[in-house]
Amino acid sequence: MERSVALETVKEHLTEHRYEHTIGVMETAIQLAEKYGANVAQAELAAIFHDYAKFRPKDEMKSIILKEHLRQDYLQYGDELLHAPVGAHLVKGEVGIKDEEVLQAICYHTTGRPNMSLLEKIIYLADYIEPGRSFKGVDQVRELAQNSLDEAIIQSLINTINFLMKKKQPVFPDTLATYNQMVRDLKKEGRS
Ligand code: DGI
Ligand code: FE
Ligand code: FE
Repeated sequence: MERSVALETVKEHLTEHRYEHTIGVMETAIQLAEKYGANVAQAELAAIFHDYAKFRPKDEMKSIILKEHLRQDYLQYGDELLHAPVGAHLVKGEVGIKDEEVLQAICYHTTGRPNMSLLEKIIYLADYIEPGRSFKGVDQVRELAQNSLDEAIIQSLINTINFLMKKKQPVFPDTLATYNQMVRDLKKEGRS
């Protein structure tokens, strides 16, 4: 799908602010894909559609998770998580994107998952560090991203888990599992 068509399609589903965030994620994902040797077209497409379902009514997202037999445990960890798996489902059904690697990158962009593909890592990180983001710790993650995709993602997982715990919010098990897998692998490779 051409970039201009993809952007027009997603724009109808987003606020102005979220559309600008999407452009930031797209530009960042393209840069990361070039730097780390991922498929640039897939990174562009996944980034454009990553927040496609962000503004769907919560009840609609919950019923999609129930009826379409998506992972049911998404329902127990806060509504903010729902737009990622539901987005992947809707982007396939409504937009007609069939590239499973792109759909997986959309599905796991909020929580990550253990053993993420290169494309999944790039979308996860681009969402966190795009230029419009200003939360605490983001500059450190931007710095890390210049040298190591994995170190940057680990730091963003630490920040997110800390943020959720400080607010006494539940942490999705896969977020913790992603952290565990990535720090173990980093140690194994002797880089930490
Ligand atoms: O959709 P965006 O705002 O661009 O970013 P996102 O898809 O990373 O969503 C961020 C939200 O998701 C934020 O409110 C924190 C929440 N979140 C991220 N990881 C987890 C989480 N919420 C829970 N309960 N558990 C997680 O592991
Ligand atoms: Fe999101
Ligand atoms: Fe996002």
